[in-house]
Amino acid sequence: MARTRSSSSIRWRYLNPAYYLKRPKRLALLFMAFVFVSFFVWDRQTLVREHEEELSKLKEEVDRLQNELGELKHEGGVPVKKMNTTTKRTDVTKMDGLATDPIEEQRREKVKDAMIHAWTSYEKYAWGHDELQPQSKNGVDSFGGLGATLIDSLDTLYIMGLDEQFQRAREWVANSLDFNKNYDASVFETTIRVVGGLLSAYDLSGDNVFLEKAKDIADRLLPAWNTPSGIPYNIINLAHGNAHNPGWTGGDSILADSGTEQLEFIALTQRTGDPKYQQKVENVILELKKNFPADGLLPIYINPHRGTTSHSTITFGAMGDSFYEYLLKVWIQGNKTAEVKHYREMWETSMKGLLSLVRRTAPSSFTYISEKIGNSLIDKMDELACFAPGMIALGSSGYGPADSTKFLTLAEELAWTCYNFYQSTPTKLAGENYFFHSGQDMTVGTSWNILRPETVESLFYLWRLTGNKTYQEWGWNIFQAFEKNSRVEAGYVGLKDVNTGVKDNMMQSFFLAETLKYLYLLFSPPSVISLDEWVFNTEAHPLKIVSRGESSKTNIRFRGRREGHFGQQE
Ligand code: DMJ
Repeated sequence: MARTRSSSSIRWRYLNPAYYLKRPKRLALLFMAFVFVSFFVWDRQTLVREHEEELSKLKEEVDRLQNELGELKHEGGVPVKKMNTTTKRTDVTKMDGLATDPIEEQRREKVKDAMIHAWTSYEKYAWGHDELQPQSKNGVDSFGGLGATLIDSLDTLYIMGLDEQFQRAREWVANSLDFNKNYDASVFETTIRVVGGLLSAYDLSGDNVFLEKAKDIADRLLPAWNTPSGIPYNIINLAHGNAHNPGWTGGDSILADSGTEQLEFIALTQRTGDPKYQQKVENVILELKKNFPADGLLPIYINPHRGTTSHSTITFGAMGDSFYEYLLKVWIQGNKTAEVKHYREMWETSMKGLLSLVRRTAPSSFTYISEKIGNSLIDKMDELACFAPGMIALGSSGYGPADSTKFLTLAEELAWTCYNFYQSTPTKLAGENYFFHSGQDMTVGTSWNILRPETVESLFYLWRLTGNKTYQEWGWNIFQAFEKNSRVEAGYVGLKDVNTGVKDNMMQSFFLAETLKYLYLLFSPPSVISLDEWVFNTEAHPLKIVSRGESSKTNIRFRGRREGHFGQQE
């Protein structure tokens, strides 16, 4: 009997491997079909993936271009030359090592507590005013009502990770800060505190509101440079733009007031693309370069009509100081390129002059920088001149090996003297200036202390540049003296007299901008605001170093505070 198969078994025979083993041609055909289908599927998937990648790149590019267009429309700026815009954010903090030294960490937290105390008092009693008077618990407008303490504090709050406080301050800047004031403002103070503070907050946060405000105030200051020589008048009315010099200078401009706007205005040009800011301030240096003396030391008064200096004091203290500081720092800000070489050359010339002012005390051989009038040296040094050890240390690496060591040693000797300005008084806080009489080492002259930062600023640089922890110890001692003598219920005050400890009634905005920031950084790893990437203005506001001639309009952000042990949210 013939074998019969059911219709279903006929249908399923193709799934039986034996079927193909008996028919090799069909097996080969089936194999080829399998290979073809696999290749087709793989090819489609690859294409889809490539398209997706391309689409997302294009989307990013469109977003970036839209952002840039928006900013340009808003600011009316023309980019000088665009920076590589593919880098969206710069992570300036590396958290490594942050928690490794428990003493550093404890000290950093103590400094942060001090900032919280100062800031909370300001918020409570002087919100939006320039400065807090902690004893009478009220605000005063010493700078025309520009919220000087608030703006000076922005970057310190940001660096310390005090985000809620920073946000509240940011809202005030966005909604309440008004520069249209019929007020005769100091061009120098407004630049270093307000323009510098806003630009630093912009560089750290990437928030455009700070850049817009910086531009607004800088535009109001600019007419001050419209003098026959280009040396600015030092006072300008913020609402009307009429500029003049203070009566007590006899019509002259002050050296430090005229030569300490370069970092901020160059940074503003880099960030807006508008060359006018940079041109005005660089012209000042070119003017001073024309008759720059062989020792690089300029008297503190300059005639803004002729651009020449008047017979007056030569000093690294009040009214001279930050002119020399900016010669070095513009060179650093400019990436030490040929374009800014003349700044370094002028600074090195001035350092030769500084060496000619260096003297030693008897009997303890403290090194100090004297002052000069005409050909006479005066054995006096301001605490303000205690920024110089930090500046010299910062510039020392630009010399060849022999000079580099020589200048670093000088910086360390001067820092020892400045530290002793503090250690030699009963309160362990320094007076405003010191005189040096043979046999007596140092004696305090003007005996107030207004919470100034210069010595801790230098300790910060020296610790960063030498790694010597002694500078942290000195800084800690100074911090403790502030805690003991200057901390009151509603903030921090200066002392009317460092011998008696009698208190004044003012919390200077630079205490939050500079003194506490430098102390905080003294106990933080060097990667926090790295000196390779940032340059501090004279009010301790860090500005991001970008290539000269390039715009830094991409967000430069200070990130990672929350990722480690750095800055808990308060
Ligand atoms: C600050 O405003 C700046 O550091 C300026 O350069 C000098 N004086 C004060 C602090 O003492």
